[in-house]
Amino acid sequence: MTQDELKQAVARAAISHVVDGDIVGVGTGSTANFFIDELALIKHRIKGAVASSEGTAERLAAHGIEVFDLNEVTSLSVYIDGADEIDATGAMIKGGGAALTREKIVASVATKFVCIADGSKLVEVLGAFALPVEVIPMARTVVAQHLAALGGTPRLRVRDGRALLTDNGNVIIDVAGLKITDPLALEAAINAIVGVVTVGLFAQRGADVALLGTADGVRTLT
Ligand code: ABF
Repeated sequence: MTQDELKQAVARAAISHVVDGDIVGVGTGSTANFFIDELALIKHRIKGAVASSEGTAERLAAHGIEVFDLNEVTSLSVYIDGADEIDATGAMIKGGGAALTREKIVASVATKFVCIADGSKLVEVLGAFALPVEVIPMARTVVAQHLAALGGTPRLRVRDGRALLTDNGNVIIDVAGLKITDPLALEAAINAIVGVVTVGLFAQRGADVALLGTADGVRTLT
């Protein structure tokens, strides 16, 4: 199976977690895009969706799925999204797609977080994927110093020769070289740095269910 076929398989499997009549929290990235395409097939069964990025909102709308502002919604039964890495406890690194802040906000409202990913994302220790941190632009140098003091190698994310800006107008610092043996503690430590908007470690609110695509089928971790 190709990686895209594995992503499609988990996206399809995630539909069983969607609650009829509800608004669904929807993530960002290529696996989430496959999920949106599957969701479109059952759109008559749901009320609509809350999106974690402008890109996701556009894709949902293009499928005729109503997109709600999170401020109009008091609870979500489920949030479904991909990850860059996930460990056996459900802690994740996210933010490779630069949507980490809105992803974390929407996930915080959901009763259940379902992570969908191809099996290669499952790791023993998080950190081989550089940890994304969304930062207020004026604080990028001082925040980078703090991140280096935590043992990582920070690098400003650049696209087309200039600092990439998130949907929120902030920059991303990717921190390489971390071996994250205590995700909860590192999430709290990085959140405490002044100038940090969001760290792409999702440990405090990790995945409740992970659907991982493998050659032998969809593997479920709970
Ligand atoms: C989002 O998309 C992110 O948090 C993560 O960075 C990325 C995973 O992308 P893909 O599904 O394309 O591998 O969920």
